[in-house]
Amino acid sequence: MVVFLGSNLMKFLAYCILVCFVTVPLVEGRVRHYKWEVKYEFKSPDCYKKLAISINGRSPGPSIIAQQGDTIIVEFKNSLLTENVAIHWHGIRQIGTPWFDGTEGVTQCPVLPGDTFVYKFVVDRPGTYLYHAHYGMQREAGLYGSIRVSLPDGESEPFSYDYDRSIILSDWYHTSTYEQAAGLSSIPFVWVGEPHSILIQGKGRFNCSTLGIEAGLCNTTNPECTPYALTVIPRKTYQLRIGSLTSLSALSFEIEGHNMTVVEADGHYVEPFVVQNLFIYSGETYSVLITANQDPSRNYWASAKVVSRNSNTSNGLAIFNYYPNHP
Ligand SMILES: [Cu+2]
Repeated sequence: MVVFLGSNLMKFLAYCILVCFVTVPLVEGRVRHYKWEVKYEFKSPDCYKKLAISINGRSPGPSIIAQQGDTIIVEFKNSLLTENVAIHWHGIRQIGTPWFDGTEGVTQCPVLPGDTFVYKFVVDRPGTYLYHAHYGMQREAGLYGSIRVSLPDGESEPFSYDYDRSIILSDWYHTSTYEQAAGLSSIPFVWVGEPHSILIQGKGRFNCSTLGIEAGLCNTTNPECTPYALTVIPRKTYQLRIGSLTSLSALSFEIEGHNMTVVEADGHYVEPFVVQNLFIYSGETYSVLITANQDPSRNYWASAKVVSRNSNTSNGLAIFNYYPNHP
């Protein structure tokens, strides 16, 4: 009897040791805790005032910045009053945590108004990822953001740069997402048409003078729609992570006078190649290297414009801003 117990105990211990070695990740990551509140607010991302969904008052929401192997905890409160929410972590594999993928109706029940939900998952691969709402048309209403996963301390990518930055491209409609959803599911079908503006990091510029009766909602002097400025130090190299979460538009992104070297696509390193403009489709991410090697006494436009469609959508513009008087 004692012998029998002893051999079972040995087997049990061996099993424990095996399980421990298999399941404990090789890289001991940190825990990154985020506390978010999701709500509707009037915003003027392209100078036209409209309801948008924000996280902690912002759209795009806060960036998640982590290192490979870290555990991300997002505790979020749904303060939308009448709508459910779920948030999908786009490109994150959710190994061992499929229930935190955030696809409403597939991997979880939606989070009800007033409720708080906690997502907890490990970012197991370095790269550029996104997050966005996965309920109704809330992504189009502004509920999205970026996820940047860098390598653990002491490891470096197969390319070099001085600073790391992220931007998200999106398209923006002035019509409400409710009106769009009703039209798309009506008989006869009502098409949403072309977006009014392209946004770079949540900012665009609509030509208010083209509006009739709604002109009062549009104000180009509103500081909310001043273009996003990416400030750079002369001669430094920037890794710029670019993601697109458009609803309809395929985009071409470029920075006046600067080449971009593509080094990563959708979380995978690529053989570096140089481009003047980057074609990017919804759901894609790219990392490019840009060296601030032009005349530092002026600034340069970054632009995102619609390709492959006949549209009169206002281009997205941002400023590639040389740090003033930097030696
Ligand atoms: Cu997605």
